[in-house]
Amino acid sequence: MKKRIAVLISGSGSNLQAIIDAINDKSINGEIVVVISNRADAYGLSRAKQANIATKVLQHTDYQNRIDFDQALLKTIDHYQAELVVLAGFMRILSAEFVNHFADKMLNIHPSLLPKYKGLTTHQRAIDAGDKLHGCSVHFVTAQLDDGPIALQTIVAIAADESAASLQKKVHVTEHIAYPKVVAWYCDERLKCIENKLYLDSELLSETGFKLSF
Ligand code: NHR
Ligand code: GAR
Repeated sequence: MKKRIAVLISGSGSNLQAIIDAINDKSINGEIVVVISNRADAYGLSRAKQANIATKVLQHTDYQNRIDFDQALLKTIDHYQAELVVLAGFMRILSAEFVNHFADKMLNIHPSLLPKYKGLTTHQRAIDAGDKLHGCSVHFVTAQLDDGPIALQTIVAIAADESAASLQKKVHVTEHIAYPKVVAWYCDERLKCIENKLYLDSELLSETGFKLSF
């Protein structure tokens, strides 16, 4: 059976596009049942419409507080009976209540080698620290920001003259390989999150997940 996927975005949606493409070429045994954006002008909404996927805009600014926004978001996702929630450049922190409702069923892609550089402006911080390596992490979402179990990391080299913009581009290319791969594993029930530990084909994954070097 195809897994029903809800994708949450705030912006360009290039990771959403990578997942749409992987579904179309049958590398992911799933279907995106809805794309939800907290911004009405997110370009990812056009990508979804182009692919004949249902879209919803839930603007956080229309709600009194985070709890009310999260409640509306939760109801929308449940209405579509999604079995997997994919955060793809979604920029609002989610409440513990929301996260717990989708425990072990929600993925995020974060542009750093977690546990390094949680939160925002990750590329600049990696450069400023003099790191030689950087990348992205695909992880299950827990109530603690960017702290859930890591399924996969991509690794890229930081060049001597690297700028945050060039590094972001480099990492972005690898995100488009990483995210569809993890979503495919999940939809094939090869990847399981049990009591905050990850198993791929029933084997315990390392703390920082499967590695893809570029
Ligand atoms: N929610 C929980 N509970 N746990 C996570 O791991 C989450 C999450 C929500 C989003 C993505 C995340 C990232 O990968 C994510 C992971 C937004 C912010 C943030 O500070 C931080 C991390 C992430 C996403 N957002 C501001 C806020 O007040 C708003 C910033 C903006 O709108 O531009 O929510 O990095
Ligand atoms: C991606 O680089 C993703 O790692 C990052 O936002 C970008 C979204 O790109 N996510 C975060 O920074 C989460 N705080 P996209 O809209 O083109 O997929």
